[in-house]
Parts: sequence; C-alpha cells; structure tokens
Amino acid sequence: MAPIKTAVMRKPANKAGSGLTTANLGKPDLGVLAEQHMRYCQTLKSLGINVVMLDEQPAYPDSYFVEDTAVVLPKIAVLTRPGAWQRRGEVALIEPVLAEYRTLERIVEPGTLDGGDVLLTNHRCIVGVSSRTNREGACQLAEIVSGEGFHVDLVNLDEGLHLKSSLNALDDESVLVAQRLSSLECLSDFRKLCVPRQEEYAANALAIGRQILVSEEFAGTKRLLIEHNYDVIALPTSEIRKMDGGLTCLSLRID
Ligand code: CIR
Repeated sequence: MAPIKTAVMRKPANKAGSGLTTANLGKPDLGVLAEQHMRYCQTLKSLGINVVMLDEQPAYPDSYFVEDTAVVLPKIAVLTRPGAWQRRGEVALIEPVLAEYRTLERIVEPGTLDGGDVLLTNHRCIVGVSSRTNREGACQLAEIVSGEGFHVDLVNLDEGLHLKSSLNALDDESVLVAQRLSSLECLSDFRKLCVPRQEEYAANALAIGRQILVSEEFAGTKRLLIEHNYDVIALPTSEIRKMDGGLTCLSLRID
C-alpha cells in the first residue's frame, strides 16, 4: 500500500445523532463524538498526513462517514451511489474535493455501492455485496477497477454493515479479519490475523504504514497486533460506534 499523503474528513454536524444506525447502543453524546473525531484527525496529522477537514453538513447527518462516498485508486476515484437513499446527496458534496486529486468515474443507477464495502490492497480489490452494495454496483466497480489493473473478488455478506466492518488490510500481505470471514477463498494468499470472537468491531482498524489505529476497548485485538510487531494506536470510538461507524469510515485516504 502506497503511503497516504492526504486524508479528507468532514466535521460531524449537530444532527449527527439522527443518522442511520442499527447499533442499539443509544444516542451518541455529540460533544464526545466531536472529541473522538478530533482525536482521530490529530492522530492522522501526527503521522504526517495532510488532513483536509470539510465543513459540517447538517442536511446529511452521516456525512462525516466520508469513506462511503468514493473509492480512491492510484489514478482515478470512483464516486459511489450509496445504498441508503438518505446518503446519496453526500456524493455531490465530495465530488469537487476529489476532482482536485483524481479523474472521476461513477457508479450509476441501478447500481448501489458504499465505499465501506471496498477493500483495496496492492492490485487487489475485494468488494462486499451487502445490504448497501448491490451486485450491479459491485460489478460496475469491478469493471472500472479491473481497467486500472486490479484483480477483483466479490464477496456476499449476510452480516455486518459493510465488508470493512469485519475485514481490513494491515499491509499488502496481511489482513485483520472477523473469524466468520477468515475462510473466504479470496483471502487465501493473505496472512490472517483473526480478532477474538467478542471483538468483531475491532476488525475495523486503519493501517497507516506499520501504525494500526484500533478501537481502544479491545484488549485482545491490541495484543494480537503487538504480537505481530505492529505499532498500535488505540483510539476512543464509543460514540462513533453508536452510529455504526468505525475508524476507516471517518476519512478518505489519498496517496
Ligand atoms: C450509515 O449507516 O451509513 C452510517 N451511520 C455509518 C456508516 C459507516 N461507514 C462505514 O463503515 N464505512
């Protein structure tokens, strides 16, 4: 994975508590949510990443989960068509920002695709067909990214919000994965670090080089990463989790 130079983020609006969620963990404390978001931003900056912080968008309470609006590849970016109709307007807001960095392609109707369902490593792309990403959207993306030299695998998901809720790359050879996905054929070439069963949420970790940003509550996952010689940066995510979000969703990374 090429080093990340820029991360696009968006401030959570004071309407963030009315976003979509299935978590059943109660309403987020908006003050704490803002602190957790800021802590993530400061962490990226401390790792030498240029953070572009976009204005809050009260009309779109989930719009700080910017990852779902686009898939950024080395030469192009693909604007998504989010599976939740309530989030579709977020794409037009991100378009001019990404146009500064990449030539843009897009997923079109009847395709739906959330960026959270797309895992990219060096020349591999795994796309989750989920409750948000339909087969048509996944196939549209597959055609675009194949043209960019990526090998694509589609995976049917019947649990979890997005593919990256349960599977993320640690480097080009290794993934952090929930046990229920660890036997996927498309992962056979990867070294697999399985999070403990009760820590599935911790699989939504973000690798910045050897530094792995991981949710602070999950001791077993932190230990596993340290045992495999990764540097762990533990971050608070309690309020983000209440809205079904995790560490990857909060930024769009550009190398
Ligand atoms: C949603 O349901 O769309 C948001 N509340 C959470 C999106 C999380 N995004 C992600 O995991 N990539």
